Amino acid sequence: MSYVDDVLAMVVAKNPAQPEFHQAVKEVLESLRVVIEENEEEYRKNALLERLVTPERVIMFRVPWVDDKGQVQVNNGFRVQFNSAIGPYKGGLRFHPSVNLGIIKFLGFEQTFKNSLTSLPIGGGKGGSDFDPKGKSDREVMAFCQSFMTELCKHIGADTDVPAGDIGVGGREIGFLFGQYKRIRNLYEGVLTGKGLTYGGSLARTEATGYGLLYLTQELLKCNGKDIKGQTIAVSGAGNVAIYAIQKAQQLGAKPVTCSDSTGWIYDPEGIDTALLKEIKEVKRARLTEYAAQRPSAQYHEGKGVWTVKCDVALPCATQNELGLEDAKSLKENGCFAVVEGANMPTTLEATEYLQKNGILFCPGKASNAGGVATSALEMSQNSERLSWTFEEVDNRLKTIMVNIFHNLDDASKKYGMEGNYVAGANIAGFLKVAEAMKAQGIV
Ligand code: NDP
Ligand code: 2IT
Repeated sequence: MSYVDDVLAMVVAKNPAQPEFHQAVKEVLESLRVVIEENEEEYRKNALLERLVTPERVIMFRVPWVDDKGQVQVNNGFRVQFNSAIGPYKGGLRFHPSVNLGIIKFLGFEQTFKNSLTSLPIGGGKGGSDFDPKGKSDREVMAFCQSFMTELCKHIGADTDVPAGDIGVGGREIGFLFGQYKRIRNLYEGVLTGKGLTYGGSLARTEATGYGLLYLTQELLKCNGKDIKGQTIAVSGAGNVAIYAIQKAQQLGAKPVTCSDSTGWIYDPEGIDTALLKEIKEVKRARLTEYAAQRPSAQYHEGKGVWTVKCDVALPCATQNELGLEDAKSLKENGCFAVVEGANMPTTLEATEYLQKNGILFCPGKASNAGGVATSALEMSQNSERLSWTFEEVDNRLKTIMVNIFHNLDDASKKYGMEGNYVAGANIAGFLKVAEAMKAQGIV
């Protein structure tokens, strides 16, 4: 068997019951075949791929906290420090009932390549808990965050590992986590990103993932002879990434017509009302039924279905494996010509293959959603120099980073004879930098 096949088999055997992790590794290693084959013996001798797919450190801990009724609750806490070859571990924390070790490992693995693509000095990490912030009071969320950080603070630091937000972790949670870190460690440092603007946060970090997604989409379309202006866009999700993707799409003259949450989805042929969506999701933390109730042009549908509408561009911005083969077929039938991932691994392997084979432009999340973590790295820079930059400065840097990422993928795909295969381009470009750094640092 080839080296890639050996390592794929090893990952499945050694990490049972972690299908998302297997999926992420398979996608990456399949694209790396052409690179590995160029130098297979050396990579094999140095166990480069085994080291790449094995986290440097996995931390798992108990998180006990007391709910509003006085009942003690216990959740699982995780931090996977995946790869520090090019910088301190960096990546978000996810609070969602579906969180388990396999999910955090897939996210940490993806993050390693994504962070490499940003061109900034950040390694890969991810963490989280099966805690569900939905329906909890602010006090309960604080109690959970304080307990979570009481353990996590032993393992992180501004030059060691810098967590941030992800699903279920936004400004409120980062604030509680930062407060507890500072209190226990007695250190006021940039240990988390996505902080509030009064205590070390960066302007434009809140908007960065969604805005970055659109900057990359704009460049992708431009380089394929199309203009983002005037395009009808289907977006899934109604959280941080989706909201600011919708806002930037509108600023660029496109028309986003959908959004969704875990209970249903909205079709609004007049275009999503961003201010209303923000009020409902960011302030009231309410369901999308509320949006439909306040917006006459909107239709609310229970369950899934966002990929059945007529659109030119689809931006999945909710969660992993939310766009399957049937969704991909329906997008194709409805005239969609580009799918650009805002979430992490939202498209299944079968759907990705179908889209690529059917001439639909496809950009993987590790490239197109990298604007969030890139801006987190800019927040780290500002914290280190104890200065803060203007919104325009951060936003301009973000734009440049996203345009460069696209060309980096495009160039890598061409160099290895797979023009237009941005999955291969992203995996190869992300890998080469990490592999070179690992090689230079010896067997660690
Ligand atoms: P949020 O928690 O702000 O929003 C998540 C949205 O997706 C919500 O509308 C949520 O609905 C929906 N959703 C989550 N899980 C599911 C599910 N299992 N089924 C259906 N809908 C679901 O998270 P973000 O917007 O921050 O994250 C969205 C995606 O983007 C994730 O894949 C994340 O990893 C990725 N990402 C985030 C970055 C960031 O900076 N925040 C950066 C790069 C990637 P509901 O509220 O009903 O649960
Ligand atoms: O998946 C991601 O890139 C994030 N959730 C953001 C990570 C970060 O450190 O800003």
